[in-house]
Amino acid sequence: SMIVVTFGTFDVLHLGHLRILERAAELGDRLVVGVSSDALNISKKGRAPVFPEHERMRLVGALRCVSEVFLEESLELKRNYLLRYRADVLAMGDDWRGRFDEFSDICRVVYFERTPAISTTALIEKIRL
Ligand code: C2G
Repeated sequence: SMIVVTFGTFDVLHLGHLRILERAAELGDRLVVGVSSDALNISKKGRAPVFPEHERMRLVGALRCVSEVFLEESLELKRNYLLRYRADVLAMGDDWRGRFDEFSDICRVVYFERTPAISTTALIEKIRL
């Protein structure tokens, strides 16, 4: 059976997140999601997510299209994660286009268009106002 893997923070879960997960799940039989850790976000984006990692994992894992979640603790471990979860396909949003082509030797790499006009940053701003 075909295994699809994707990665992301999925903070303040929104329709853009759901849509990419649904499209990724369509590519195979099982969708496995690497949810970026709080520490990874602090080091890469300079701020902690609104929702802590265990809550983000619970929310993503509860979606019908998601079979399994794990904690993504380092961007440098992508190849290890893909091998560990036996990925046939790596699916990512096109904000990452080209950045994961190096994994084409172990799985098919697919980029999906982002859903326009929705983002965690925009939601945080809207709530703040
Ligand atoms: N996404 C989308 N449309 C939006 C917003 C997000 O399709 N309007 C997609 C992104 O392209 C990504 C996924 O939803 O594929 C998760 O987005 P983020 O939580 O912003 O993930 P990010 O912090 O970019 O992931 O290894 C990657 C890291 O985990 C970082």
